Amino acid sequence: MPNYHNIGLVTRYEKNPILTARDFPDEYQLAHVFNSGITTFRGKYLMVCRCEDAALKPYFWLADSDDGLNFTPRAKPIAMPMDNPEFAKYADYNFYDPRVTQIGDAYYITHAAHSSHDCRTSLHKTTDFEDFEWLGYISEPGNRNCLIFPEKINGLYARLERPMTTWDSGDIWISYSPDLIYWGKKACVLRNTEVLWAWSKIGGGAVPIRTEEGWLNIFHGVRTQGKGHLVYQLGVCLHDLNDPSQVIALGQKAILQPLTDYEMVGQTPSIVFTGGAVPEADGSIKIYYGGADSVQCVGFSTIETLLDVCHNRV
Ligand code: BMA
Repeated sequence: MPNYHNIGLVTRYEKNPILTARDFPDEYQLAHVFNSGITTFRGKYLMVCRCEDAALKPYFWLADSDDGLNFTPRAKPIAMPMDNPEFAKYADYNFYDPRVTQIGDAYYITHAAHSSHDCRTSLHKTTDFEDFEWLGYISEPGNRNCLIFPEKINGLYARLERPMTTWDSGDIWISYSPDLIYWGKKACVLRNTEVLWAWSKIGGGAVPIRTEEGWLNIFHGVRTQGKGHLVYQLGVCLHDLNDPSQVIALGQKAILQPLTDYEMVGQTPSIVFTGGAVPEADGSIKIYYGGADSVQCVGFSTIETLLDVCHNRV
């Protein structure tokens, strides 16, 4: 068992960061790896790393792991469909913040795509992490942090999303779809003003996790310090299992705050930002997060602890 560096409700892995740009092939001259998506595939951990080079050219890059702690990047990044003008039109500035949802045998990757049209949500599908099918854009501009639930709810796919409601402010919304392409029945489910530790904006982080008490939503929240200095933290809430538009419990304290050097020092200081978590059979959970928009980290908690936070019992 590794020794863990213990601060707060999430215990940081003592060997954080688990991936940095130096772990990737030299020829790409990467500068940062952070805010990556995660899933399990054929009994192993598979990270969809968010990478960028010194020109801020983005890459999504797979990294494999047997234990969820030691990841080995593959030889090359995922080939994104930049030669498809329909994709490139809305992704020519950047693509980032991948999230992976497994539904049956298929894996869906959502991510933010940036262009002069601002930010849209894009959707890819794979069954083997070798071939990827781009399914299209699934939001209008001003939308990011899209998390597709891992099962249909009342016959429809469901997702959490974060439309920008006012300038640099946002809440968590929900919408539903019969086919993952067309989304409707939209509703605001959690307002930033309800989250005491994040009074600027909030957004979904990890793909919602089914627990006995509800869908566990590990999300990020932003507060503005001083003259526009943003601090990103992580917190939790619970959504009703049968009607996830209902938030049935909301933790009024952050579970992870930027405190360590690798969270405080980087291209954007004081950021912890999650792109996914893996619950384990023993009730523990690994929460994967980016530090300071620069490096990839992991922290540990338990489902029981996070439910206690949701109910404000700790
Ligand atoms: C958000 C996203 C995140 C990033 C954060 C802080 O808009 O782009 O990937 O961590 O800003 O820079």
